[in-house]
Amino acid sequence: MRIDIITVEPDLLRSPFENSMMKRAIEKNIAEVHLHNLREYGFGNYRQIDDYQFGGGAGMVLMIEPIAKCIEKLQSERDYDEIIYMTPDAKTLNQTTANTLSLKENIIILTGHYKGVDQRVRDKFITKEISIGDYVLTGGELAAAVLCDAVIRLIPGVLGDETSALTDSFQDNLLSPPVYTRPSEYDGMKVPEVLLSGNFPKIEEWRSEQAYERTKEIRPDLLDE
Ligand code: 6GU
Repeated sequence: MRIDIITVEPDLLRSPFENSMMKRAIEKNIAEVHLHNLREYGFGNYRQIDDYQFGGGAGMVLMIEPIAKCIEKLQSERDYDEIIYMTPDAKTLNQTTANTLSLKENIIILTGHYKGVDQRVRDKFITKEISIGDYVLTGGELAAAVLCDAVIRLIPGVLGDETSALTDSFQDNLLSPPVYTRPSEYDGMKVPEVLLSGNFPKIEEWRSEQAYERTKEIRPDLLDE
């Protein structure tokens, strides 16, 4: 999978791809991530990329031409399956969306800043809009990193069997059950007996029950879906 990210703050986005799971996916040539500095496509000596909004109001808006120049350059080089815009005024990212995107070949992610992008960018180029939750971030960069992590870890070969994404919270719309490791007793707090029993059908049953109970308690909305 190839991901091209168009951003005003490329430096803010570098470290997630230079560490941990995403670094390994890139080293194994399973994923390719390219950062594009929107400023390089700006107008004039100042490389202008934003302007005041028509109709007045606080906050700058990213202009269509620099974004169009960047997207059209990329499109001239290969076909893209999705052109995604990260914005808080969109449907919230969930595991189903991450699963679907993990099957794509080439995607572009555009990250907004300031008051966002000219609506015509969205109308002309964007095929999918994604928010990562009901709160506002300064820009879409960190949201793009979140999306990439959620998607890349699902690509076959990125995670080993021992960390398989199939047992994650949300893969079955349930939260994960509690986990324990050594010591089996700490400050009088004991690990549940069943986990030490070696009875694997019983352990699986306990984990399922715990997952269900946790979900009912913390995220009952997931059980309705
Ligand atoms: Cl994708 N962008 C921004 N700026 N804020 C957000 C978001 C995205 N998702 C949640 N909040």
